[in-house]
Amino acid sequence: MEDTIFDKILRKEIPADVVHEDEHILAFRDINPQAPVHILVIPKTRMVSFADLKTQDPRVVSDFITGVSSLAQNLGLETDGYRVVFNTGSNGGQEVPYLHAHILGGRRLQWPPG
Ligand code: DGP
Repeated sequence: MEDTIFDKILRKEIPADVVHEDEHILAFRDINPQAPVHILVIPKTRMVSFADLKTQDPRVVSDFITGVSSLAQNLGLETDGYRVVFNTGSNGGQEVPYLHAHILGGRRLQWPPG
């Protein structure tokens, strides 16, 4: 797998504004935020994209998704709501080939996306 900017952030080789880390996930602020709250969450189990989740141990999937959900709660986003996005592959607009969830909140988001 390609070594990406997120691999480097996970290894602490480049800085990031980390908001949460545990044994399963790392979460940090997006460098180009699209909402008042814009967090990226990566699993510590390396995967390229959302498409890889179906072949993972269910515990890995559960730890990642539960981590995203718990983080959104801890960020105070449950009251007004938020969005979780997995850009996947080229048509999905994925730029970094390391699975990541975008958590977006803090304003009313538009739908549909562009
Ligand atoms: P995606 O298109 O889903 O692959 O989104 C990648 C996101 O990663 C994009 O919103 C910008 C963000 N990003 C890219 N490079 C960096 C970086 O070096 N640091 C941080 N914090 N975010 C980055």
